Amino acid sequence: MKHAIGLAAAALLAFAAAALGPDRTPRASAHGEHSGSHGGGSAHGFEAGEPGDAAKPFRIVEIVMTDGAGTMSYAPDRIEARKGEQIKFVIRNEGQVEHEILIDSVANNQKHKAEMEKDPDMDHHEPNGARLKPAARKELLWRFTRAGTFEFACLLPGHYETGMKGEIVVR
Ligand SMILES: [Cu+2]
Repeated sequence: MKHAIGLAAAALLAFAAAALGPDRTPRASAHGEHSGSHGGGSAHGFEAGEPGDAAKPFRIVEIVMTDGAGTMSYAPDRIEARKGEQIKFVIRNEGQVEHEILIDSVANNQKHKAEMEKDPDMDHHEPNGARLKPAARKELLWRFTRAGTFEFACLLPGHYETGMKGEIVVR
């Protein structure tokens, strides 16, 4: 299963591959279509902000993952943040199956979801996401650097469609 790391890396390079050909080196320039400034953390081209800095102030937001008969969801499924704010997400999986959370634009999550459908075993190592086995608890520190409406989603096959998504509004 360790080759999954390579698959995840390959997925990260998907945009770069489209723009630059089979180049193994990720480059910020591959995301040149996003002309806005992403600040210092632009190397990965995250839409919703950048990995947080634990030395700076943050707010804690708890998110619980649940599943049951025909339902999969996050609680809460809507979060508001201020532009520039850091949030430490404390995530708990209270469901019966494994879940994940990825914070990104709706468009990026859709692209990512399409990759997951081709590669269900694909693992994520992105700093804007986490995967949790049942009863697991993880923390994710994130800084929202751009105003807009973003999304947190579980891209495991079928989960998003079952309701496993939430909205993050940054003002
Ligand atoms: Cu899920």
